[in-house]
Amino acid sequence: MLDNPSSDLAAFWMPFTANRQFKAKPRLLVSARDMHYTSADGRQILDGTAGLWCVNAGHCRDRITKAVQAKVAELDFAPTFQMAHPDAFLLATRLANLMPGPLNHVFFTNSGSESVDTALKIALAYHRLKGDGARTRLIGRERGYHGVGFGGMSVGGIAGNRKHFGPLLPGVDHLPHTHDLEHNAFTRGQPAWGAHLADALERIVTLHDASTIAAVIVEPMAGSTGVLVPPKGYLERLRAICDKYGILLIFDEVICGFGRLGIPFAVNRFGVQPDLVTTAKGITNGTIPMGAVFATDAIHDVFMNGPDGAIEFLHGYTYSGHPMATAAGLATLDVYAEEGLLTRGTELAPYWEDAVHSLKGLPNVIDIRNIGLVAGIELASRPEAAGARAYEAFVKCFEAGLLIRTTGDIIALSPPLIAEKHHIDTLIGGLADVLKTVA
Ligand code: PXG
Repeated sequence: MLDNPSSDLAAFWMPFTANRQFKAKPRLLVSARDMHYTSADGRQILDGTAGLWCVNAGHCRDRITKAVQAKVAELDFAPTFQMAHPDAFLLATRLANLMPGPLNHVFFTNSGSESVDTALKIALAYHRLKGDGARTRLIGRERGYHGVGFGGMSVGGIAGNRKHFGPLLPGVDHLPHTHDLEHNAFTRGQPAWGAHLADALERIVTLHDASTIAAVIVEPMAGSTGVLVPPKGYLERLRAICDKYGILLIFDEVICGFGRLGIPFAVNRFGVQPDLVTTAKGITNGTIPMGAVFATDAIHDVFMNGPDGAIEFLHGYTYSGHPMATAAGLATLDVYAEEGLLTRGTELAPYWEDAVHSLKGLPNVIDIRNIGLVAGIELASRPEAAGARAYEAFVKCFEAGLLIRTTGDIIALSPPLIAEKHHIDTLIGGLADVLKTVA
């Protein structure tokens, strides 16, 4: 395998990767089981990131593997346009039962990016069907990540992901992010400071007028830009302002959903009821690509009013509710339920919190934050070399048999929810050793 790496590595244009740097010194994974990957050079790598925040039940779980294997031999593909297969209804029903409140309708996609674009389209179409078609503005947040479609990029708040791609969607505005080390450094759980940052939505409403605004989209806990835990009261305030002005509130739970915060969804964790929820990743334990958008009865019912025989929402993907994905999704929900994984993060949280905060005082560590089974460890950046310090830590961790994730100079940890205390000890102990060597 890959005898001549320089030519064999050329064709795959890798996503979100420094291709030339990687291909000069590749890191290859060849198999995985439970908490570990095996690298091409035969080493065990402890997975501190659940793949890319998706393998919540651990790797290569037999039940999920077998369900997918059986389904691929039985029903390789079935359209879900004007026909369907039973598992799609079964999975949608089970998901709707898992999600609290009136979010009872599920639209299937194949990724988080597609879920976000789908939710934004539902929001726009909903207002138009209600005769409120001037509500076209979408409000995101600085440091938000909502995938890489034009919708998600537009409401997203990461300059590097936006600046090369032109003007993006028109009529988008952004709330300020909630990251503030001066007030909140080394907070355990939700910071006490920052609820007032939601009031920026009032100013956006004053600027544009509520009658032009369709929806606000936020990650309840922002994952990709470095684990930004919402300040106490912040999401409640966003909800109240949206209610006041008839603006839909979308929670992007692509990372938060399926137990990452110690409870099935951020909707449960923060007790704030959004109008739409986007998910992906953990919905199939990362085994088969899938996403899902949850809509309330109130939104769904507005669509179900047209003439008989009319297609109510002209949107969908060839692979919406693909049989492999629904099989993986059903088996994943079984594993989550049988092993109590969607609340296991709550059991482990105190141990996890103490473990990650034990890194305080190590060289260059300027903040540590955590919630559920997630932690962000922020390092001071080297002058003129943002991201270089954390990247060095990432490479050294990989060499030491630990998979961590970095964004800029922030390390994000999110192990599979099957983690045992000794895995946490190995991960945090190994990271501490590495941080001591990263100047
Ligand atoms: N919304 C959120 C909140 C996400 O975190 C997406 C949408 C897009 O999902 P897809 O499936 O289209 O990639 C995401 C994806 C990281 C990392 O290292 C995070 C994501 C993807 C890859 C890496 O933080 N989040």
